[in-house]
Amino acid sequence: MPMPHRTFAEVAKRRLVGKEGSDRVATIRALLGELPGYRNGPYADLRKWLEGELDRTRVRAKVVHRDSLQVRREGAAQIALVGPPNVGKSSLLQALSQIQIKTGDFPFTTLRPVPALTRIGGVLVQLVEIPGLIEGATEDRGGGRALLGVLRFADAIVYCARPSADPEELRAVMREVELAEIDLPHVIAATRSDESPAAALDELRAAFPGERILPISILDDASLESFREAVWGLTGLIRVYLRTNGETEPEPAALPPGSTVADVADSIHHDLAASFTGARIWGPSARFDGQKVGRDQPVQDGDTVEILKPM
Ligand SMILES: Nc1nc2c(ncn2[C@@H]2O[C@H](COP(=O)(O)OP(=O)(O)OP(=O)(O)O)[C@@H](O)[C@H]2O)c(=O)[nH]1
Ligand SMILES: [Mg+2]
Repeated sequence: MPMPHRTFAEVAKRRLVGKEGSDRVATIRALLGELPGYRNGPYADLRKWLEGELDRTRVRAKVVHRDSLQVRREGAAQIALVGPPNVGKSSLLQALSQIQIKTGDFPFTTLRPVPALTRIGGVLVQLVEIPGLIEGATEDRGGGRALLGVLRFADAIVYCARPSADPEELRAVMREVELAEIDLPHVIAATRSDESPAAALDELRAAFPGERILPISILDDASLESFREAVWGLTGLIRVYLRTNGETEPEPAALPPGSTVADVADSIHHDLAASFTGARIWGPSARFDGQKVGRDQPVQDGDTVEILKPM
């Protein structure tokens, strides 16, 4: 004699109270095993309910997992790659860094944010692929809240879209970002552009008037180079080359916008910032090579600075 179905339902509910994750899945499985195998009637309804519980538990487990998504910040700035699935975000990450990442010609290849460091003009910048941002993300669809949580800490966004795709796909993603009240400097990368005719690019431009759009193909090194420069522009940072005793260091320092010669000195050593008398400057800020400037002289991206120490 099987347990009466009402009793079974009571027992099942009691056994599930307070259980989550794998514990809950195991209990549901056990209950399913104990259930008489009738195809119709109240026992069949109970089976359906338990199977539904199994799915709901699995989804919840994923969400719990995703709530704790974290990307450790590295490099001078963090730039997020955001866009519909399968537009080539991972491929771009791979083309610009040393990381090995799964790419595939189908959606949702990447399931979690993936960081990678890329070197731009001698400065390391962190790129982060934010996968799976879909319509309804702000309501946590697809674990969207945790993904938006990661995006919130980025310094800028590269939206990725295929020129031949329906612009509505990207617009839906942008809408979620806006709904989450995330407002960051951004550009649009027209990805996989070797696959689409020039007319498609024009259509993308027409669909997003006023946005900066960069055609990118991982097969075209020149496009990757202009991508790097655009990313650098998004950071707003200033690259300053330091010169000591007539030698310029190959790797620049990255400074926040609005920095002055005094900030350059400070980036070398606090004591130097306190004691230096002035500087010589080359590059965009200089009226002529090696111009002598004071400590409050603003610096620009690409300047070379030699701090003059007191005699
Ligand atoms: N021809 C060409 N194919 C590309 C380019 N970039 C990516 N692909 C291909 O496009 C497919 C999707 O690339 P992924 O990098 O996995 O795309 P994704 O945006 O990371 O996708 P999800 O993680 O699933 O959202 C792969 O088959 C890539 O090989 C490109 O510039 N040119
Ligand atoms: Mg991917």
